[in-house]
Amino acid sequence: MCLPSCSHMARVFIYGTLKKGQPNFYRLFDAANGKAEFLASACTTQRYPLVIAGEHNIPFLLNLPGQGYRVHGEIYEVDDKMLRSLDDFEDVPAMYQRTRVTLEVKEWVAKTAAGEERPAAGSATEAFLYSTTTYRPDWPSLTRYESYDAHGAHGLRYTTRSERD
Ligand code: PCA
Repeated sequence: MCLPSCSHMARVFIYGTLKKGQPNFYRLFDAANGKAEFLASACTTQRYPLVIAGEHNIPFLLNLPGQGYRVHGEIYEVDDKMLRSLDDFEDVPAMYQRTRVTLEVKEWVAKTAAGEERPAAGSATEAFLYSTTTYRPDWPSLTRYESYDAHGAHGLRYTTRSERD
């Protein structure tokens, strides 16, 4: 049984605009959305096509394992409230679907806020991620990226939510 102070935590693998240094990172640390804690840098065990698509240049990891690259990103531990905020922001299940993925950890933080030690680099772990199976037919043939950067050499400028009509 859980005490009132104990909320359920989940791990989410972030590969797009929510990463550190990217346009939506602030959402993870807006207390109004819930709580998030950085755990590790990681990459997917399988290859997936990570493309930049649509008129707003949104990054999408297409749920097509075996194609593209092993995608790089960051694992965060989030509380229920943050998970719901992220689902809402990512427009689950219409735009993205939240699925489970296996990851290879590159580097864990030494200790979490709770003081737990973390496994060594190279170990496998699971987390949720926002991928999509509801993509347009031409998206699998778009350029694939190993690591998303909104400000990358591709020049595809991401349109933020507030900039859209
Ligand atoms: N936000 C989620 C999915 C793609 C995006 O831009 C993320 O950063 O992982």
